[in-house]
Amino acid sequence: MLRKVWAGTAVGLLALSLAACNNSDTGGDGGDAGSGNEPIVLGFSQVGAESGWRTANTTSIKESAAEAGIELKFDDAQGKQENQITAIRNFIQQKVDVIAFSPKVETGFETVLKEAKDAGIPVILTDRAVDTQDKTLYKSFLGSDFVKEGRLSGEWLVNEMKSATGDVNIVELQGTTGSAPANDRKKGFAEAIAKDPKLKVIASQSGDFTRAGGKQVMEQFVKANPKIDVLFAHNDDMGLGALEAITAAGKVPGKDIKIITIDAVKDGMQALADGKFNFIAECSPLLGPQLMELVKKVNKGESVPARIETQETTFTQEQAKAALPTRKY
Ligand code: GYE
Repeated sequence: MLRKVWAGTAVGLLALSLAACNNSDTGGDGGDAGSGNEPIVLGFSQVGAESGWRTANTTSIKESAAEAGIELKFDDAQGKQENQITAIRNFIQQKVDVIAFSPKVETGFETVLKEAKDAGIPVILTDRAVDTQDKTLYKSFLGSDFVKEGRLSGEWLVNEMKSATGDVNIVELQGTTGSAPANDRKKGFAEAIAKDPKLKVIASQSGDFTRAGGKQVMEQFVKANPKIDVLFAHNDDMGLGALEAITAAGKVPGKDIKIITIDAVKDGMQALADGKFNFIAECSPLLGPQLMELVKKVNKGESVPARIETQETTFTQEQAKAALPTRKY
């Protein structure tokens, strides 16, 4: 219709606008996507809703897609890798323009990533990485340095315990088994505390990044180990669940047992400000805006950095008190 109106009067203008459409399509495979006529279609496979971090991450992705004018097909895998694989296959069938996902675990995605590549659909990893030989199976990985988060947690503890005498018994609540954040946080923490031989991890088990998991595993830890000095939890939610187990065992969290966690979501920051936690290494869930920028670029066929790292900080109890009033998630 529009073209007919323009035909007689503004042929030059029309030619220009068509040329612009063609340009923005080069390298993409999604027809008119990004041309201004049709929105880019993004298929996003989320891990689930296991934690406060995840909820904030989902909100960030949905809001940013709407703001960027990107049509989002969102799938919640409810904590199951097989659901993520099915969702990605569905996105391929639907011929979305770009696929992004937060892989539950590091292994087992190679085949479906190959299928996306063969279909010419670019993939962006967000939050968690995969462990594939072939690095051309995805365009970029946007997320945190989990090893660093573990290391910063361990370094804080080394300093905190520098004048302590005797063994410092640490229990560790790991995240989801096989996930990048669980593997990497464990590694970074172990590296940092290796500097002081009196710091000993006496028990380490997965609480699956959930409050219920944290509570349950901490109950076992306190039953089996009469002397626990420190809890290192791979996320706030497991630390919050563990608080109940610690209190039920007649111990004072933050004092009898020092607690270090990762994420810095609001509930975690509140526990830190209240003196129940002692230290949090931040992990930002607000990946939406950067993801949408990446989506636009890969859709145009532009090259993007293979790795984009999220900027993060750490919090002590005093810093949590100061940050809490303006904390958004
Ligand atoms: O730390 C945890 C969530 O992958 C970084 O997953 C994310 C982690 C986050 O369940 O709370």
